[in-house]
Amino acid sequence: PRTIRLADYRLPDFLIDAVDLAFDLREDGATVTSRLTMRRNPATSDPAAPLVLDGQDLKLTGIALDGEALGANRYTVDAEHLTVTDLPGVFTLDITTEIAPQQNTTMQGLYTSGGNFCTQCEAEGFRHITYYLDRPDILARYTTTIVADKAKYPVLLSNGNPVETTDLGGGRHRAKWEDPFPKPSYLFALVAGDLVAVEDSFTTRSGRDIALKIFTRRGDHTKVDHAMRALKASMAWDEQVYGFEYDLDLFMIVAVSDFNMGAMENKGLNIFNTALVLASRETATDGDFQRVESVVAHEYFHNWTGNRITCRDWFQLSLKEGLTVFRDQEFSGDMNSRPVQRITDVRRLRAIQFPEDGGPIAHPIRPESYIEINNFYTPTVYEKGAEVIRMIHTLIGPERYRKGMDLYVARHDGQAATCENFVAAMEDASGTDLKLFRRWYSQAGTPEIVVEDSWDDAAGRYSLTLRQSTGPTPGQPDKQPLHIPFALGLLDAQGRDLPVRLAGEAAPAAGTRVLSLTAAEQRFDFDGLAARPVPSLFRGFSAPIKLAPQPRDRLAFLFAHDSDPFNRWEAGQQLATQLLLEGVAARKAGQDWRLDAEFVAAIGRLLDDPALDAAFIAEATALPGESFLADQMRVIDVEGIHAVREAARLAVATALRDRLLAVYRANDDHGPFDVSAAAVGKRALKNAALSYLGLLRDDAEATALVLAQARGAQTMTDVLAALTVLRDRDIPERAQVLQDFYDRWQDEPLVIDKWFALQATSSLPGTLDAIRALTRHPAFTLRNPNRARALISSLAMGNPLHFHAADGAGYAFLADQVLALNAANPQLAARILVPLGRWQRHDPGRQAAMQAQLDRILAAPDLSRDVYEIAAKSRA
Ligand code: B3K
Ligand code: ZN
Repeated sequence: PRTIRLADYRLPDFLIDAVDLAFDLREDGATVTSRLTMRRNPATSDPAAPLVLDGQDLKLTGIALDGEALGANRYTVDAEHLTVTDLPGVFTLDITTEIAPQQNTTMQGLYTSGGNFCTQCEAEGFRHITYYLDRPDILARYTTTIVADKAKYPVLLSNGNPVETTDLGGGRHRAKWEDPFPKPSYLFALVAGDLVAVEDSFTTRSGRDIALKIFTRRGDHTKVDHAMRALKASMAWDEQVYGFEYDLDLFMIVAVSDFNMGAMENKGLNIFNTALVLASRETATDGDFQRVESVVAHEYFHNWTGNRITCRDWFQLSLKEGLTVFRDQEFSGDMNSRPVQRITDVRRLRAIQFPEDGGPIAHPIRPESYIEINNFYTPTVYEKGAEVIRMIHTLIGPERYRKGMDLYVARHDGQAATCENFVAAMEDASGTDLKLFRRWYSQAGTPEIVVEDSWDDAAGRYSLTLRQSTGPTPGQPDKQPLHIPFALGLLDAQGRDLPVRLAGEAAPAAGTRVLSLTAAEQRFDFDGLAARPVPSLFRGFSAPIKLAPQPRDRLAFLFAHDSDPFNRWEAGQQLATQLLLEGVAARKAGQDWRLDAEFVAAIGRLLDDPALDAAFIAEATALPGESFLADQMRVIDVEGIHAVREAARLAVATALRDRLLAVYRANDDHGPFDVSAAAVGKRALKNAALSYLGLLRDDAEATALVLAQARGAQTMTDVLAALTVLRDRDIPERAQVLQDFYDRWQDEPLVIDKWFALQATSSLPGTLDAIRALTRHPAFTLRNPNRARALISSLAMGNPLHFHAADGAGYAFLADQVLALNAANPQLAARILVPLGRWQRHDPGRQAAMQAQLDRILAAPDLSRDVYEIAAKSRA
């Protein structure tokens, strides 16, 4: 397969001004006619260049130039292109193709889900619909006409504004849509189906009324209130914070159950995975509610950062994705608990992006090459990309950041831009030199930072020396120092913030100060101090780095006192990590180990600290996860991590049993349901207590509490928290509770996904056999991405103990599923394969077993480009 390189970017030889599309949708397929109004690009050098249109899996049935059928000598068709020669400077091209949406299992292009038609065109899906210049720097005005059976497909949607609907007789009807904003093909969308709409409206700050519609399958329309609220909140937030107003008169969201990812920002017609639209108290957890809110916001925010200003080429993907993730994170921080939002985002970055950056498919946020672009919708491009935008925001401050955004829009609205354009706007508007900072765009890997401190009592001077280094990543053996924002606080012995005053400066106010680390090694001297301060480093996680372990007494102090909530949480996590890893080493050496009693006492003090937010306490009293711990080890001890972490949790539960029970009761609220930060926090804390109490196997009261909550709770949050305890407990009631849950929810696919995921993440012996049996369950299918992920990725990403079973059975199981999906849905197959590539830090036995499965995949016939790229890079 061919490698595509950023360095090879060329301007297009032709431009498309307008596209007139007509779809005839039938039960046996679809006919697409396209009229392209085109001209040669004056900016390219070759005035005689042939026109090379992209197209795949298309049957060409007609082609005409300026209204005249084109002779066979004027064009050629191969598996991926339609090439037309001898074209004039300006012309129209009419192209007719036949496609087979009902047979399309890849979920890109036009396909069917639950009997309805829908599209997914990003990144290169449009070429599965018609021949086109399917690249994001071709911006054209679209009109779309859809003809279909009226009874089966009463709703016909596309981008922009509806211009007419006509009954054609014979049971068929036609709708025409017009999108006034030029757009790249990846933002095209079409939906035809039997759907119901929930409608609302939003008045923009300039007084325009926007109609809002969320379409779902009949029956699901009762679960869209939360998404609608989130949409209106996003629209208001984007006006307030960025000055961005919505630009069409209609904004639509359609929920579909078969979707490869979360959602898609098509102009005026977002298409969503049902999992990210539907939410009700009975069927969705608080986490689901928050994800719905943030993804609705994310897709809406793309209207400016992505659609109005799009990407010149796919290497620039982080231009829209990193920026839009940063925007949705900030929105969620404003809507919910800001510290907990930051904790959640950093947890996620560490859980999914750090391992990627340290593994075989590590790449910079602006990659330099790819085989299949769909493989680059990664945690690096998205989550690390968001951290890069956040660092700019931190370095230049919110006001200058906003000026930078204004300048970016003033310069590039209506264009296809690059990451460089964005940084240049930030640089010019802020007057800050970002030359060095640009390395974040081109350098992969997570920087590691070592900090040393010293205290000069006589001078009252405290010094910090920071050293940064980034390890080699594939294709990048040597790394340069990065420009790293270093947010710092200095605390006195009582835990109060001191002024952070660099030597020679006038005294600033007490609190966090943002400094710039720009060299491999750099020293900072602080003056005006009466005694040695306690440093709080990289507050708020001011850069996506790994900080070397700090002294334990410092961590314990910060865990008790830091005024920066993120760092307070972080200190507890780092302390726990040190303790647990010590336990893992002790276990390996056959020695006794117990969780430090002081640490347990600190958890106890947090549990009922009235000054703290419940959601924060829930986060701060949870031990770091198994995958995070694994990421801190040179050679991962799979069983050791699990055993020690469980022993530590049991020690906390045993020591704090009565306090946990009291916290449980104090936060067990039976008032009316809402998803306010306060209510969500209470449920989180209550369930944090429950997850500890549930470990007390011989405690009849605790077990009764778990069972009662599993059977009788009124919210999915509470039911699932109790089921998560039972998942890992081998008690007779377990099977019955799971069965009852299935029986109750069998008609709610999103809840049944939870049922599969729950069982796939059990730590009980025999879990892999149980998972294999579940693949034969009548409700299981690989064809639905949510269902496939619920069982398979939950094992591979959420159950290290069983996925990494020493006999290699977990790896073989994953490879089986990848091969089963390879042909039908290459995108999904490649996605679920990723964990198999993380063999580098396992013991030799596991390494060999993982590599053997990669080899097995690579040896399979007809490997898709998607799977080939991930498997080959993972094996290297
Ligand atoms: N832009 C889409 C992702 C498309 C993925 C294509 N494989 C959703 C989003 O990031 O908003
Ligand atoms: Zn996005």
